[in-house]
Amino acid sequence: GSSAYELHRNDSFSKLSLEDIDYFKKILGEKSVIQDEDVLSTANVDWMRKYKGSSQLLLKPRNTNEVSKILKYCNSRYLAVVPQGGNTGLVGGSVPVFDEVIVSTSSMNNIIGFDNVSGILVCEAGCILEKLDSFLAEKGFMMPLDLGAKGSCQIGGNVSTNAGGLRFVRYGSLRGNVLGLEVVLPNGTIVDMLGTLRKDNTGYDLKQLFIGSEGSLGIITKVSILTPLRLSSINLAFLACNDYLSCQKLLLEAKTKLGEVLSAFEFLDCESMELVLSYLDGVRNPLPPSNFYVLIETTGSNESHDKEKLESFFLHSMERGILSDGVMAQDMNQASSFWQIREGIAEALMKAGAVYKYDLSLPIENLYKIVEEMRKRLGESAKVLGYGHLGDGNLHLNISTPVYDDTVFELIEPFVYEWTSKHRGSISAEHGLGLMKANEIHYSKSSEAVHLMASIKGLFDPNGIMNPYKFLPRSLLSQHKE
Ligand code: FAD
Ligand code: S2G
Ligand code: ZN
Repeated sequence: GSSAYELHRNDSFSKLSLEDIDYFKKILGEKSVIQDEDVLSTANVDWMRKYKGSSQLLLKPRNTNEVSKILKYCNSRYLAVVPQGGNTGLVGGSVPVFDEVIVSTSSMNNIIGFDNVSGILVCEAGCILEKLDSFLAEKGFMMPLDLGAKGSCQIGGNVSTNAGGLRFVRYGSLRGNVLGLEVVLPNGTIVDMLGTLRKDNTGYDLKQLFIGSEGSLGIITKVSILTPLRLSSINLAFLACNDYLSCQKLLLEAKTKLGEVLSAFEFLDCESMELVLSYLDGVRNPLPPSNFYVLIETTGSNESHDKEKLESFFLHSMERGILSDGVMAQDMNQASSFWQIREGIAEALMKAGAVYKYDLSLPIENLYKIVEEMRKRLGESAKVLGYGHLGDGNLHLNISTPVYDDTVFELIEPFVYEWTSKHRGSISAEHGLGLMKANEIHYSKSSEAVHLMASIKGLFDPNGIMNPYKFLPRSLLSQHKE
C-alpha cells in the first residue's frame, strides 16, 4: 500500500453526472467516451497492480482541440482529471485515486514531421516510444531514450515523468533533448511552445515546467525532440565482477578508455540475476555465477576502432583484477539476450510476489551501501535486489516478498528515505513522485523550493483538478473552496 497517511476523496470535486457524459459524447463522439467495465478496470489499475482507482469514465480525445474542450469543461465543473499515456509509470501517478476522469492520449499518435538533417522529430504525445524508435531507424536516427516499457509507454508520458532509461549516460536528459511542447492548461488554453530550435533564449523556458510535472499542470499534446543519429557500430559486453568496488572502478575505466563511444553502463547484483533466472523462461546467464554483472554498450561510427578500444579496455581491466569474466555479444540476437536479463528484472519481480520499489540517485561510492543496509534490516523476511543505471548514479533498490507484508514495509519506510537524504541523494532519480511519494519530496527539496512549486501549481491549476492527491504534499495545495 501507499505511505502511512489515510486518503480521503476531496469532496469539493463534483461527481460525474449524466449531463457530463452527454456533453463528452457530443464533443468527442461515442467511441471516445468509454464506460465499458473491462476497459475501465484496466485503465484504473497501474502496471504493478499496486494502485487502483474507481474512475467511471475514460476519455480518448483524438486531437489537441478535443483535449482543450475536455479540460475547459472539467475545470468549470470541478471534475478531477488524471492524464494517462501508456500506464507504465511506477509511482501510481497514472491511475485515479478515486473517481477522477481518465483522459488518455492513446488516440493522439500522429507523427507531425521529421527533419532528417537536424534529426528533429515533432509528434503527438500518444506516440509509443518503440514505434517512434522504429520510425527513426529507417531514417538512420534513434530516440534519445530507451526503457524496458518502450513497447507501451508514450512520449507524452516519458516527458511527463522526465524518464531516464538505458541511454541516459550517452544522450542525457529529456530536459536537454526536448526542444518544444504543446500543452493544454486546465482551463482549456492551448499553449504552443512547440519550438524546433536548438538555441532559443527568449524569456522563461516554460516547457521545462511541464517536463517531469507528472500531469499536475496540464496535458502535453505534442512534443518536439532532438534525436541522435543511429550510428553503425554498436557493441555490447556482459561482464562479471566480484564486488561493488570493482563495478565502480569499471565505470571509471569505461569512461576513460571508451570515452565518447560509451552508450550504456548498467549493473545488477547476483540476487537480481537469480530472480530473473528463476522467474523468466528462456533466459540464461552467459557467465559463471558472480556477485555482480555489468552491461557496457558502445555506439560509434567505426567498427574496428570501437572493437580495438573495447579489447584494450577488457584486457586492462582483467590485468587490474576489476573484471573476473566477460563476453562480447557476437550478433544482435546475443545482444538482445543480454539486454533481456537487465530489462527483465521488473517483470521477474512482479512474478515473485509483492514489490517495494525505490528509485534512488546516490553518490556512486555509497550507492550500494543502502542495499547492504536493507539486507541487514530485513534479514530472511525479504529478498533485496540492487541494479540500475550505474552510469547515472541511479540505483533501483527493489525488495521482494511472496505476499505484501506490512512489517517489512515499516522496516523500509521511512528508513530508506532518511538514509538517502542523509547521503545527499534523491528519493526519485527518474520515476517521479506520483501517489507513492506525494508526501516525501522534503527528503530531497528545500521547503522554500516546495512552496514555490505549490504556488506554480496554484497558478496553472487553481481548481486543483489535475492529477489531485499526487506529486506535492496535499497539506500545501490550497483546495478550491465550494
Ligand atoms: P503513464 O504511466 O500513463 O503516466 C505517467 C505520469 O505522467 C502520470 O502521472 C500521468 O498522469 C502523466 N502523464 C502521462 N501522459 C501525460 C500527458 N500527455 N500529459 C501530462 N501528463 C501525462 N522509467 C525510467 O525513467 N527509466 C527506466 O529505465 C524505466 N524502465 C521501466 C521499465 C518497465 C518494465 C516499466 C513498466 C516502467 C519503466 N519506467 C522507467 C517507468 C517510466 O516512467 C514510465 O514507463 C514512462 O515514462 C511513463 O510513460 P507512460 O506513457 O506509461 O505514462
Ligand atoms: C529499470 C524500471 C523497472 C524497475 O529497470 O531501469 O527504471 O523495476 C527501472 O524499477
Ligand atoms: Zn530505470
